Amino acid sequence: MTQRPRPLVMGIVNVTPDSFSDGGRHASAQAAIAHGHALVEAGADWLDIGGESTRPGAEPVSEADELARVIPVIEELARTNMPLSIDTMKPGVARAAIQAGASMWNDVTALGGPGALGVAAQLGCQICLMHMQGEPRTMQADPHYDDVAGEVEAFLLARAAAAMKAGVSRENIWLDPGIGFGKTLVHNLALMGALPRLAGLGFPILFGASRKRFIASLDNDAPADQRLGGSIAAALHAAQAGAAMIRVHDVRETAQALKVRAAIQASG
Ligand code: 7PJ
Repeated sequence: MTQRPRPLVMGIVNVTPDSFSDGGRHASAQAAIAHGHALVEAGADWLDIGGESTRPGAEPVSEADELARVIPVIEELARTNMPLSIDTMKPGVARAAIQAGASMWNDVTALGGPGALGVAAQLGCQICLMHMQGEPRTMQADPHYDDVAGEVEAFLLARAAAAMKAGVSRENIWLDPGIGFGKTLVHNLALMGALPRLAGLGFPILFGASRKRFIASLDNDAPADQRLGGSIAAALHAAQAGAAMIRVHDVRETAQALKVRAAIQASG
């Protein structure tokens, strides 16, 4: 696989109802669309749209609610011609999102849901297979591995093989170690250290560490809005390790950091 001079930047667009606003569904869709446009302006190469939180402890959302959140946002953002990804665990949501103009299914369960492999093959879109131990509601309770890098690598290769067996083309598959998904600080750091090895597996790597909890563990419990430095450090490390795309909240700052890194590298 040839490596790009710098990884692509995927901007995160969350479509979740704002409990402080009484504007309801329409207002949250409008806010997400405006945020998507701002991220395009800031230099995003992709947008990742999600309507169900997978943060530690999050409660599940019904398919109908998730569809009502994300589909209007995808329909509108598809008009920008920006490549769009749908962050969902539900095959029905993925199908509707691809029909509405998305071109990647980003599944934190790595197509582990009922019928997911068959739907992914049918859709013919890009697929991101992410590693998670457990499920979002409880995954941070007591994560355990004997060899985190080896186990994550074996899982991702097994899911890629299962996807290809179901009919997903090899060229459409991305792998993601799933930073923060059923992992302690030690596990997250070991996985980041093992990124060069994961990047050598023959599939492009999508990497997401933006504002994640492990940064707070290394810096006095810094709240989510004060984790930019750590997020950029992780992004630069992932770029160095050969990741193909970095999923972030802070698109402008990350894109700038990656440009500076690429220029330094190019100068010899
Ligand atoms: C990730 C994701 C990630 C992929 C989330 C958060 C939690 N999808 N969806 N990789 N994280 N592929 O952004 O903090 O790391 S939601």
